[in-house]
Amino acid sequence: MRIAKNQVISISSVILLTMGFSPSPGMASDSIISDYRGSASITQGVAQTLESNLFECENGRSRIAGIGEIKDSEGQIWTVPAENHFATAPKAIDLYEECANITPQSLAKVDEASVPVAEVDSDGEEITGYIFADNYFELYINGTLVAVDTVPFTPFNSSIVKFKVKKPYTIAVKVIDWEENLGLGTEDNRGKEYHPGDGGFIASFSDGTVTGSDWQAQTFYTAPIYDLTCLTEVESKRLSETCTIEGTDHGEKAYAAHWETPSNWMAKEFNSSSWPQATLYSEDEIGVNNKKAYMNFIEKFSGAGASFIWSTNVVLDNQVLLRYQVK
Ligand SMILES: [Ca+2]
Ligand SMILES: [Ca+2]
Ligand SMILES: [Ca+2]
Repeated sequence: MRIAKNQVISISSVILLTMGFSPSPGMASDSIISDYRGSASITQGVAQTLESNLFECENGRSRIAGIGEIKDSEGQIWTVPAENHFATAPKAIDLYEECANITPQSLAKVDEASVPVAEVDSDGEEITGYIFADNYFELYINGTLVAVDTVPFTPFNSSIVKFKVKKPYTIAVKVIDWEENLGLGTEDNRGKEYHPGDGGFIASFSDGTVTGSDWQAQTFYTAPIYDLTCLTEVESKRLSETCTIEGTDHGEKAYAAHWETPSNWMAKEFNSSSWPQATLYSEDEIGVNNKKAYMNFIEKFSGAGASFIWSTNVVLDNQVLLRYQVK
């Protein structure tokens, strides 16, 4: 089985080379799935589109946010960029969302009192959260899905949420760096057809909780990978630090690494002790200086002491799960 696949991929590499295509930067033509020894499941190439677009922008432009699925070499099917509840879950209230013409200059122009309160504990403390995600988040409090982002891909938006909960409580967030080229981890950007976009997540809460290095972040989908030997693992860290993050016009044969998400990863009692700590990123690294959805409310982001977080690779890791316990 494995040998047969190995041969198929080797033959296709040979055909590519003999037809005069040159491999992408960092793409090793002998990088084959059967030689990979890590814990991920590997897919190669573009996914089949299941949903062509989850979101239409009424005012202005947005990137197409599709959903796809792709089979790995063992026959297992993976949803890309990730399974999500965008279509069915309660949406967060927009702080800033251009497509809906919600563009306040500052928090003073936001009617915070009208934000609905999700009841996790009826006798709990009422807490307000301010969230900016590149590109999409789903927020769980003690395992209850409180709200999801209103814009899956672009334009960049920001959100306000309220919930009632008793301490200690657990925040769990699924964040997705969305992709145009489903299964390949890339988008048409910066003059390249297959440019790997980046992620980033920042939030503060009215009880003083902020995103930082004491949060945990584990990656579950990494792409594009052009040479599987660049993927490594140290303890429970899934590393792609030596993989190229350069864009290319020939990224259609990229590999992707997938790990199964535990079904109860968002539960309060889920044991995430093996997950790595979150990696911090600066505002410059995430590139928010020109994004009003962030800058107009910066007092609730970096101004509140929050930091951008993600897994160890903010470019290649596209589905990341975050957890934090508020004491
Ligand atoms: Ca968003
Ligand atoms: Ca990415
Ligand atoms: Ca992105």
